[in-house]
Amino acid sequence: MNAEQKLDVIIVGAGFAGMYALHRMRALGLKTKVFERGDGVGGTWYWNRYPGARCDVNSMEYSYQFSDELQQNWSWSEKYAPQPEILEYANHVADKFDLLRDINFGCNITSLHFDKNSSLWQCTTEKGELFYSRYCIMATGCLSKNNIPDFPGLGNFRGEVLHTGNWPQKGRDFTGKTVGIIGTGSSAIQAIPLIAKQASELLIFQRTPSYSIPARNEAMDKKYEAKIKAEYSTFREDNSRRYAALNNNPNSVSALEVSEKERQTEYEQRWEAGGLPFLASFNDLAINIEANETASKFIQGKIREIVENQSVADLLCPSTIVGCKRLCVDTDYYKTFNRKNVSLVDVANHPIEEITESGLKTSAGEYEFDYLILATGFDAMTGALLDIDIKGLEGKRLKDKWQDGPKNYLGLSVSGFPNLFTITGPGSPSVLANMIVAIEQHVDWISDCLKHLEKHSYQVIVADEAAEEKWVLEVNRIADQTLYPEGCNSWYTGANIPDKPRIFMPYLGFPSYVQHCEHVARNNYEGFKLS
Ligand code: N01
Repeated sequence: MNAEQKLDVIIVGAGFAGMYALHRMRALGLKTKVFERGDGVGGTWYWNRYPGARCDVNSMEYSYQFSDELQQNWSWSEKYAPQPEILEYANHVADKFDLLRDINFGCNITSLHFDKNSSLWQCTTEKGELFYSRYCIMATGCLSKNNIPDFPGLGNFRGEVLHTGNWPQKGRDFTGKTVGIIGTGSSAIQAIPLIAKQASELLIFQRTPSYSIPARNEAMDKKYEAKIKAEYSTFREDNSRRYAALNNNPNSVSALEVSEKERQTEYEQRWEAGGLPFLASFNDLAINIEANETASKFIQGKIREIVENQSVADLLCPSTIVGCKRLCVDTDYYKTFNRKNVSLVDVANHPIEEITESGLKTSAGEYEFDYLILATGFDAMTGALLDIDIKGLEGKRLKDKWQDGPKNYLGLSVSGFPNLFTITGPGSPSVLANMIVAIEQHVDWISDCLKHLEKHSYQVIVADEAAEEKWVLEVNRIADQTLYPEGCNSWYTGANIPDKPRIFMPYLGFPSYVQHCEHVARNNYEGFKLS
């Protein structure tokens, strides 16, 4: 092994997690390289360039807080930042902190194997290069492996097939074209209103309708921006004590404690204000089915008000638990169904049978279009990790270890896989918290942990199997108090991927999670073996 190949830390992924991890590892004086399959930084925001892609978390919150200079000097143009601006921000951070010189772009990692004798990870790239490192940090993202359903005939389609999660860098002009889109989750809901304005005809193939709340996006309120910047650290601190680390204005009363009129007023106000805070309208929407039904009825009422054709409105009305699948946030989604060039096709009752040369065939009919857009989501949370052949102690594969579900400790570490850390892994708040806040908390924890190892000359840290078992039970215990694990086929549970083990993956509750992590670190990394 030559000096180039020998590293202290390998980081996989140059999204927001990998970038910040690189910054922190350098500060520890550790020789670090990031390997990124894309040709630029930004992760999710690098790949998801479909029309209308934007964040559903307020811009003043969806950004790094580790550098006050960074957060004071950057200005967002809109309440909810559009994808190009978030990507510009990622590039700005990469330049400001001189990150690019340690990132290998266009570099896919195919395997990571731990060698017990040297306590080193051996990393192989797709091009056959080899690197060795003491630590591995998996910053592979929660929504980074695209789900491409196994539709018969997909390869026969003569037009272009696009996936929202791998959108062409130059975009596509649909003017005068017919477009078919499969899926009606968050990505489709953002893309559909814009594509409908461009395409001559848009066919939307819906299996399960989603609940969507208007974003009410607008230009950044400069007074609000100045107010937040004047007290940024307090604002951040307050938010990190909230359930999802988001400033979502939670209401502490039950939906069933108030009169019908008060309930409607609360929902109306939240609908007018827009966005994810709708879920915080009452304190029991996630845990009480009757309470949840009141929210469901309210949104159904809105859909029926907006959509003129009532049989289309009926199809668009979900009957599932609100919040069980990720709540969507839109601009003019429901209104788009009043356009003459837009049709909704029910593929729940009439499933897609095959993709044909010119379109697709369901059990009820055939449809033709020039472009096929798959807005079919992701093999979430575990997909990108398991795409890499990861072998730990005794040559045990992560894929085998996780065949019944992603067992790990704190969503940060897996027993049998020493010195390997996952950022926002399953079993951590991740997708059910403000992602950037969750990322920074994880990277800070890992960084403190490595500092501790270096200081005490430990070579290896590995999670205990017993601590891992206990953690998995804890994640499930909390999830089982809610309606989410059983309430729908969501990607939170892996139910969107055939044969994926069904287990509710995120940990619910950011503040209590942070307490767990701090307790573990304070108690000499309780639940880990250090040697
Ligand atoms: O993916 P999804 P997404 N036949 O999994 C359908 C984040 N995000 O990319 O529900 C027919 O939600 C599937 O139908 P069903 C956010 O966390 C955030 O939209 O399985 N249809 C569903 O309608 C989000 O939750 C933002 O019945 C099939 C759709 O495809 C996550 O990313 C923006 C099918 C997939 O929806 C994923 O969102 C965008 C089949 N065989 C995304 N297979 C914001 O910040 C799948 N579908 C705002």
